[in-house]
Amino acid sequence: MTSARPAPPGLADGARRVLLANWTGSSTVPSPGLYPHQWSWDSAFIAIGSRHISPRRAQRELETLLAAQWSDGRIPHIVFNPAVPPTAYFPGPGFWRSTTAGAAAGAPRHVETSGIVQPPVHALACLLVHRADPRSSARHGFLARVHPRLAAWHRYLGRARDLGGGGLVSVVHPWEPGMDNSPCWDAPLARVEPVPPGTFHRADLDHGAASDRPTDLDYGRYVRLAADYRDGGYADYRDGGAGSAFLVEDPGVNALLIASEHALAEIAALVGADASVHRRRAAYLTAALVDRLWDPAAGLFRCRDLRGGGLIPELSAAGLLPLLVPGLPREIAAALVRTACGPHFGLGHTVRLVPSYDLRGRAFDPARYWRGPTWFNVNWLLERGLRLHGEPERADALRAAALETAVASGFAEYVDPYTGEARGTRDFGWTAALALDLAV
Ligand code: 9YW
Repeated sequence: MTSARPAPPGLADGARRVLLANWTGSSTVPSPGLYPHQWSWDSAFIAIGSRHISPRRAQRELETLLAAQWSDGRIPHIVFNPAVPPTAYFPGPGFWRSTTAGAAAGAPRHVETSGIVQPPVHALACLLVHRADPRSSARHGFLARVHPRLAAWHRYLGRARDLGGGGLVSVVHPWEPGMDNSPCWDAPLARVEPVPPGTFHRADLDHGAASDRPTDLDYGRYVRLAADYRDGGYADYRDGGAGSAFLVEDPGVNALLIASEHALAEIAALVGADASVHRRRAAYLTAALVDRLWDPAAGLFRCRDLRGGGLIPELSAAGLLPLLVPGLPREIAAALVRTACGPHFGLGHTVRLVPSYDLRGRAFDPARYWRGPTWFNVNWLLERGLRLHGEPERADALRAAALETAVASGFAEYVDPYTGEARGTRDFGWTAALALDLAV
């Protein structure tokens, strides 16, 4: 049950306006200027909001993304819109070259995509979209169509990406966990040789302040990792690939996979398929998450650097996201709430929304992207987690703060955690969508 407190004036109209303006006819861009294509986890969050405007449109959003799935099961992190000029975003289709470089890994021929992935929030999104209008969903066969694709996606992650051998999914690029320049990646990225400066042009700086964005050195390393993966035909190590210089187990990615396995079990039951396999996977992954990434002394989950660094000594909001996992041991859920509300994340006393990174951390920066600012998707996930684990008052307070901040910031991409000042781009897709979802 969400709080009965009404949403701030202008929220629903404003969110609808953003979602309409960013809609292309088959999917929604995160931001027409900065991110003019379809992004994987953005689309999942956007569908969760746009289901309140049009369940059909939300279904279409997700099915457009799933139509770009590779035959090995991966859902690419970007689906490129051919109508957008190639120079509008870097790295664009000419860099990833999925239809040629990704052919052996099963990239589709009809569309250009990137070759890396993003967090698997899709099954959860499909279930929530179905629930918005089960009759329309059934009439159009929505779940029956998405079910095999979601199952193949989760199989890809389990088969090709369990690179630590302990059951969890690994990421091979800092763009994959969706928190590009998190301080967690500083040590693992330091081992990556950046491509020389001047060998690429950053289109993002045409739309965002350099002080709000990752640095050129970060980008040099992102490009190196992506180019190496591409040049190996996007083969994962288990499929004969060389293995990435960057290899990390991230608690956020794995928590979202577990939540999505639970959702997929419900979807399977609704379409008459085997649900038990997904329940077993969820239980197995939950045990592996606790076993491999839980740090009882810190009271949060950590990232594991599989290239030799062990558990990474940074406190990131990704380490709080397992609060979303049904079936998390009760004492761990309670410890996560204490950590969120303690001095490092400050929820409910120094700040009203959870920052992306430790307020007291050595690398904390209230303006720079995933190194401190507050993001709305993280807070939407934590709001669910707080409700799930019996913290309705804290969830209500977080909800109210998210709604007010979303409107006051012009649906900003992210905000300063202390002042709520808008950062990054405005009219951002998932900010509008998730605020709308919290409002209704
Ligand atoms: C990039 C689109 C994406 C998000 C990521 C965020 C950023 C940069 O923008 O990635 O160029 O892909 O970090 O989470 O999906 O909004």
